[in-house]
Amino acid sequence: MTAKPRRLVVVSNRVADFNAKFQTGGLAVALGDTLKASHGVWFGWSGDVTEDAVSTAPKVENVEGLTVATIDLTPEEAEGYYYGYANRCLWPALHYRLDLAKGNEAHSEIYFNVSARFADALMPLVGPDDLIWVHDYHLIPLAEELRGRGCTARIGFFLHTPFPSPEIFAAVPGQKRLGNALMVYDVVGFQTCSDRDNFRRYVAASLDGEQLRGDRIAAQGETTLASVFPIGIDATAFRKLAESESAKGPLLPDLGEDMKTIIGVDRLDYTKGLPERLRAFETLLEDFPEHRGRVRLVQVAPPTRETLPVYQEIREEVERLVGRINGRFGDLRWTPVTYLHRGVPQDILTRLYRESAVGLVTPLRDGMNLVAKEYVAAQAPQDPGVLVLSRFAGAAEQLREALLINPHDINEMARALDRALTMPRQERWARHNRLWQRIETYDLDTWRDSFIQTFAASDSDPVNLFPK
Ligand code: ADQ
Repeated sequence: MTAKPRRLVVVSNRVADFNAKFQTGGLAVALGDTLKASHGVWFGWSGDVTEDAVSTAPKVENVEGLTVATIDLTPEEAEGYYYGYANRCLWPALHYRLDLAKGNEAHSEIYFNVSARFADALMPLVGPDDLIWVHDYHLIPLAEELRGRGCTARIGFFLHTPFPSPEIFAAVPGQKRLGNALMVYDVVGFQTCSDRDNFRRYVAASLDGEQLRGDRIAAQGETTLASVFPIGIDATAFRKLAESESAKGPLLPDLGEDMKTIIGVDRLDYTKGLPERLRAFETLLEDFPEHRGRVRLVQVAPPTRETLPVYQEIREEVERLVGRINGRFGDLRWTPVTYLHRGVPQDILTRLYRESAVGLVTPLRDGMNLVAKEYVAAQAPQDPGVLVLSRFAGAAEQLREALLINPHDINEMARALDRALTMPRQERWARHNRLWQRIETYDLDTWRDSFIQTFAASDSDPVNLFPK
């Protein structure tokens, strides 16, 4: 007898906007099509804020086979849960920015209460055979709330951000409640080995936990499987799109054969290292004058969380630096930095990647960073560009043939840019081949399937996703 296939229920802060022309969030890009194909459920916040949200029933609609269920939040919930604890405290702390992490007991209380509201609304939609897959730091307490309501389905969690070293996590206001809540999941997935190891060390040090066989850990009367599932991209589809788009001819203005392009694509977030990147480009023009007039940086940086002051500050800093570099080095023909403060459709993005000699990805910390993988996938295999990648992006654990840099070291970055711009074709090709193989093997399907397999089989050990 074959086992009954299990339905997947994905829960995340926001569900993807399926009417949008393009998605800029990593998760929306990663899961939309998969869920449609498997007739699953996607549950989350509608993005709407209404006074009577608490007494309003969830909105349920069918989108191409996928059930999308959403609830609204009250103004207090949006402020305390989303803008407050999740994005003013957890997001910076998980990215090692305790200096920006503003803990506040009232906000943390609301954060936990919102998970309780999610659980109330979700319970009637799930059955015991479903696999409930909870995403990211907004909803850490959800499994505990579901179990408290008698839910017996398997519940897994995936953290898209880094899990910081235990000394950092132990300083987060409310950390013990979060740590205990993570232990309630059947599986807790991380992007990298170092995130998983940080979590293990945190559980041992702060929750009196112990490591059992393999990836199993126990603490506070709970046992969970803490494993590594590096997220990937739909590599083959991405490469195909890049090939068909490049056939349409160049997108960027033709400034002569010698002009090389460096591309950066990131949400305008302080974790992405944008000021450091701009300073490195400026240093390249200063220290390697032979590149003046022969290289341009195209930076695409759509707005994100703009109501928070720290995001307004990073935007001002980036715009000031762009203006300074263009004023200092530009001339009537050549503008060193082209800066777009908006999202762009995926076909345009792939074309930009393909036309660029260098992909510059310099986060100060990043869970994975899908842009790094997309850049590689979009390259012409016989004449590929070079990826310059921060050691502090999760992707650096897999993409070792990139030029790995420390984004805090501006001079090192400038030298890496010079090396990338002058790298012989044979070396570019050899590096690209290794990177592409890994991106193709450990793609989006592998990520999803390995998580689901591990999760569905209670006692199995996870599939090893690491390059030898
Ligand atoms: P993000 O921080 O959003 O994701 P990233 O992994 O780079 O970062 O994913 C961004 C996605 O949005 C990419 O697919 C990219 O193409 C797209 N995108 C970015 N800028 C865009 C623009 N201007 N126009 C159009 N599309 C744009 C979080 C974590 C990451 C983790 C992902 C997935 O912070 O570390 O890799 O989730 O787990």
